[in-house]
Amino acid sequence: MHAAVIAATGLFTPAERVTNAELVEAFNAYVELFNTRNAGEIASGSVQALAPSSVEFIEKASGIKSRYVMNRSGVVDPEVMHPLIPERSNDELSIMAEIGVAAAKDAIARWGKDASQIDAVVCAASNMQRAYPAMAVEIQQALGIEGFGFDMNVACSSATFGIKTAADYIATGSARAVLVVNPEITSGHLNFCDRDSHFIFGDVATAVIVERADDTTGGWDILGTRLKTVFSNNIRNNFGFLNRTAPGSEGAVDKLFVQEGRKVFREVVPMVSEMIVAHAADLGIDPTALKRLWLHQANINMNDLIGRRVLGRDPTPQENVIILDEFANTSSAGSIIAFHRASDDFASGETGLICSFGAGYSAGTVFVRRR
Ligand code: CO8
Repeated sequence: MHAAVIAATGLFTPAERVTNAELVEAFNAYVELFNTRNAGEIASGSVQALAPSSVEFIEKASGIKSRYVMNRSGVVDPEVMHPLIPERSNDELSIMAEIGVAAAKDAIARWGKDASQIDAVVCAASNMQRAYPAMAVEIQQALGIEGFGFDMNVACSSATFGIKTAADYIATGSARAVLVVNPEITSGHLNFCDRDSHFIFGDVATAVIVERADDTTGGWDILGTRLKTVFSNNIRNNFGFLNRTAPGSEGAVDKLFVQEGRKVFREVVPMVSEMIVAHAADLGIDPTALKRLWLHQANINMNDLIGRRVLGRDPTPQENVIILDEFANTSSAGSIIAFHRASDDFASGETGLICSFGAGYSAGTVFVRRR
C-alpha cells in the first residue's frame, strides 16, 4: 500500500458576480410582475401571491453576501430568471469541461510537474454537462493526459468522495497521480424564482492533485479518509433522463433543486459533527487540537455549530474558514476553495480537516497534515 498526499489545488472563479442586493432586486421585480399578471387568479384564491425576498433574511439565515455566476444578465433579468448559456457544438470544449480545465491548469501550475504525469482524472460534481461522453474524459483529452477518467456525482460531497477514490487508487498502485476536478455550475439547476432558495448557490470550479507520497516532498499527507451516506428526501433534484417518459409530463418545466433547509440543518449538523469526532478518534487525532477546519460551505450558522462541537470551543475565523460569504454554496467545491485559499500558513506537522456534507445525505472527511 502506498501513502497519498494532496500535492496541489487549483481554483477557477467566474468573471461575473451578483450581490444579495442585486439578486433581491431582480427577485422582487419578478414577484411584482407575477402578482400583477396573476391578479385575477390571486383575487379568486386559485393562485397564491408571491412574497418578496430580503437581503437581511439572506445574510442572517445563511451568511451569504454574494455569488459568482457564469452568466449574470439572465439571473438578474426578472423576465428570464436563469443564466443564459449558449449551447456549444460537439466540436467545442463544453462549458463545464472548460472551467474544470481552468481549475486543473491552476493546480498543475502549482504542482510544478507536467500534466502527462497524471494517470487518471475524476470529475466529481453535483451536476454533469451530459450523460456521456464523461466530462472527465473530455478534460483528460484537453489536458493531454493518458490513462483513464470518469465522472462521479455525490452532490456537495463529490470532492471528498473524489479525493478518497484518488487516494485509494494511489494506495493500491492503480495510479501514481490523480486529478480530481469539481466544476460546479449550480446556477443551471437553481430555481431563481423560489424565495426559499434563490440566494443559495454560486458557480466555480476547483481541482485537487492527489499523488503518491514517495514521488514528492511537498504537499499534505492524507492521514485518513472516510465516507458516509444516509438516505434523505430533504435535498432533491429530480431532473433526469426518464423525466420525459412519465405519462402526462409533456411540457413540464425542468425539475430543479429543492430542499427542506431547516430539516437539513437539524439533521446534518449532528451527523457530521459525530462523524468527524469518531474519525479523528480512530486516527488518534485530538479534534480540539486541529489547527483548522475547511468545512463544506452551505450556511455560516451550520459551520459555527459544527466547529464548536468538533473543537470544543467557539472557533476563531482562522480556525473555521468561511468563504460562503463571497462564493455562496458552491456545492462540492466549497471546502476545497476554503482549503485552497487558507492553508499557506501551515507549518510542517500541523493538521487540519477537509469535510463536505450535503444531499444524499452524504458526508466525507479528509484529515491532512502539512509535510
Ligand atoms: N426572504 C425573506 N424571508 C424568507 C426568505 C427570503 N428569501 N425565504 C424564506 N423566508 C422566510 C420564511 O417564509 C419563513 O417565514 P415564517 O417564519 O414566517 O414562516 C422564515 O423566513 C424562515 O424560513 P426558513 O425556516 O426556511 O429559514 P431558515 O432559517 O431555515 O434558513 C436556509 C433557510 C438558509 C436555507 C437554512 O435552512 C439552511 O441553510 N439550511 C441548510 C441547507 C443545506 O445545507 N443544504 C445543503 C444543500 S446543498 C446539496 O447538497 C445539494 C447540492 C446540489 C447542488 C445543485 C445546485 C442547484
